[in-house]
Amino acid sequence: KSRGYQAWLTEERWKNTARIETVRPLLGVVSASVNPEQAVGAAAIEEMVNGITSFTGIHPDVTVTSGPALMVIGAKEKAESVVQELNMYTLKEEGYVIRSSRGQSSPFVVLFGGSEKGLLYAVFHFLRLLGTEAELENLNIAQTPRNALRMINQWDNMDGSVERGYSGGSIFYRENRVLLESSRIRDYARLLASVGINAIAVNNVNVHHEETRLITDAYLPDVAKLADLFGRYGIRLFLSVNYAAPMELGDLSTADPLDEGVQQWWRDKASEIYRRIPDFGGFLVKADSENRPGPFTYGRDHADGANMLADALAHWGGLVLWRCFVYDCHQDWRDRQMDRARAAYDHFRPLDGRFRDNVILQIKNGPMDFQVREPVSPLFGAMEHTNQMMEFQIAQEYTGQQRDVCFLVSQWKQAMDFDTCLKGPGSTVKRIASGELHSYRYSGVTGVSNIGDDDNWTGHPLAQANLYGFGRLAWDPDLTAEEIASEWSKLTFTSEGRVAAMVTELLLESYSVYESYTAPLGVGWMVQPHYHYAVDVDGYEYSKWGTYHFADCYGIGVDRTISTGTGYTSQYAPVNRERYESLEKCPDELVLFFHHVPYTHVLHSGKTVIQHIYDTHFEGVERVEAWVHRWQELKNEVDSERYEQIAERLGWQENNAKQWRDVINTYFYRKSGISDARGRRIY
Ligand code: GCW
Repeated sequence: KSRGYQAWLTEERWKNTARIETVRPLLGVVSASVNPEQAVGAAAIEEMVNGITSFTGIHPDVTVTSGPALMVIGAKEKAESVVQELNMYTLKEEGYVIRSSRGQSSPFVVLFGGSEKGLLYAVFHFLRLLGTEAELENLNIAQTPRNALRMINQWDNMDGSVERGYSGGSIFYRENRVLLESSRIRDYARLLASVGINAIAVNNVNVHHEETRLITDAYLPDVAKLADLFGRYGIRLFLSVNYAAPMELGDLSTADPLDEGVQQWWRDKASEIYRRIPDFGGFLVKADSENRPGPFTYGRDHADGANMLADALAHWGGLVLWRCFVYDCHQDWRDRQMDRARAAYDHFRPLDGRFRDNVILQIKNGPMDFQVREPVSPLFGAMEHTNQMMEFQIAQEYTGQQRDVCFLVSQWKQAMDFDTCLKGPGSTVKRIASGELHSYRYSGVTGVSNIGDDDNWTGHPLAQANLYGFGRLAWDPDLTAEEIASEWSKLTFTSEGRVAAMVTELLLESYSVYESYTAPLGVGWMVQPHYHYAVDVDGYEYSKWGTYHFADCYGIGVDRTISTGTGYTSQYAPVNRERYESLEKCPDELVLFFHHVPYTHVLHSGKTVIQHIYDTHFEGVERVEAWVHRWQELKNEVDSERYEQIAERLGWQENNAKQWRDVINTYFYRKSGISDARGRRIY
C-alpha cells in the first residue's frame, strides 16, 4: 500500500530505533477485555496490535478476556489500582480514559472505554500518540465527543460515479454492483473511525433510478453486508431515499405523505429493512430540492413529508435526516426581490415544533451553497423545538476541487464559533450543533465526503487533511485549526524533519489564499456553470439558479438589507441583523454578500472595493508562487510519489490562480474604468 493510500493511518516504522528499544517493555504486552459479542471490541484489539507492529516492529503478546471494555498495555499487575479506580467511573458510551504510569520501570498504559466503541476511539487516540511520537508517560486523558452524530454523506452513484467527486470513481459501487470484495471500504471505515465518525449515508442524496432500488430485495442483502463492515468500526449506516419510491418502484400511484397506502408502504419497507439490518440508522432525504420529488407535489409541507417517514422508522429507533436545501431553482434573474439565501428559513422556520423527535433537519453551513465565504445560515438554531444538524462539504466543489489546496477546517471553525446570539451572547453554532443551547434529542454535524478510488483517496494528497479535520472537529469543535493541521501533517509526513511544519503552514494559509484569488468579499459564484472550478464571472449572472453579483459600471453586490433589499438580514437575531444591515458595521469579508456598493466604497481595511479586488488577486497569485518554491525546497525530504503529486497540483493551482486574477481584474477594470493604483498589468 502506497504512502498516499495509508493516509494518516500510516504504517511507517519509526526511524528512531533507540526509542523502539525504550518502549519495548511497554508495547510488548497487550491485555484486553471486551464483550465478545461486540465486533467493535475485536476491531479495537486488531488496530492496537497492528498499529504497534507497524510503528515499532514489535509483535505484542495478546491476551483477551471477556469483561468491560478495557485494554492494558505493558505491566498489567502494576496497572491494577488504576484499573480498579477507573472501573468505578461511568463513562458515556463513546467516551474513554487513558492513563499511564510515571517513570520507566514496569511501564503501563490503561485504556478504558465507556463501551467497545469508546475503547476503539481510545485505541486510535493512543495510535495518534505513537504516530506523532508523543510522550507516553504520565498520560491522563479523558474524552467524550461533543457531538452525538458525527456523520459522513457519500454522494456516490451505483454506476460508479461520484457527484462532485474529485478523486476518481466510487469505492462503493461500479456498474450497479456493490463492491463488497474490496478492502477499500474496510480501510475507509478504519480511517473514519480513527477520527471519531459514527454514521455514514452510503449513496447520493440525488437518488436516481437504480439507487431507488437500494431499499428493495435487489440490493438489501448487499446493503446489510455494508452495514456490517461499517458496524465493526462503530459506524451506523444510513441510506438516501427517493421520496417518490412508492411510485417509482411501481407499487403505488402516489407518494402523498398523508395517504394511508403510502404510510403503510413505508412502514412495511422499514420492517423489511430492519429485518435485515437491525442497527440501520435511517433515511437521508433531499426532497423538493433541485427538481427532486417531495411533499410539495401533493400540497403538503415538509413537516408532513418528514413525519410520515419518521413514523415508519420510529418503532425501530431509526432517524430521518431531512435536508433544508430547498429553494427555487427556476428563478428569474430580472427579479431583484427574489433571494435564494432566504429560502431555507422561509420554508422551515414556520414549521418549528411540528417535526417528530426522530427527525433532524440537516442545514448547510451557509444559506447559498458551500461558497468559499458565506455567513452562517440563519436557520441554524432558529428552531428551538426541532432537532438540527449542520452540513459541511468536505469535497471542495467550490473551493478548488482538490486541485487547489484549501484547508476547510479554517472555514468550519469560523462557522462553529459564530455567535448566533439567539439566546443571548454565547449562543454559538457549536453549542447548537452539540445540543447544548436547545435541548435537542439528536443533533451533530455531517460532511459531504471527498474520497474516491484514487490511490491516495482524495486526489490531492493534502485534501486528506480536510477529511481528517472534519472528523476531529466534529469530535471536539474547540480544537484549533493549527492543532488539527499540525496533527495531520505529523501523522502523514512523520514528525521528523521540516516537512510537517511546512505542510502545516501551507494548510493554514490556504483558505485565505484561495479566497483571495476567487470571487471577492463574500459575493460568491463567478465559476463555470455546472463544473464550478474555473473562473467565469457572468457564468451564473443571467441564469435561473438565484446566484447573482449584479455588477455594473458603478458597483457590485447583492442588497440583502431590510431597508432597501431582499430583507434577508431580518432572519438573524437582532445583534447580527444590525451588524449585517449596516454598511458601516458589516464585516469586510461579507460586504458584497449583504450590500450593493460602489467600487469606490471604502472598506474597514482602508481600501476601496476595487483596489481590494486588485490587491487580493495579485497577492493570491504571488502567495501560490511562493508555495511552489517552498515545496521545491523539500524535494529530497518527501517520498517522490507524494512530492510529485503535490508539485504537479501546485502547478495547476498556480495556473488557475493566474486565470482568476486576470479575468477578475480585467472584468472589473472594464466595468468600472478605474485603474489599479499601483499600475500593475491588467488586460
Ligand atoms: O452544491 C450543490 C451541488 C449539487 C448537489 C446539491 C445538494 C447533490 O452542485 O451537485 O447535489 O448542492 O447539496 O443537494
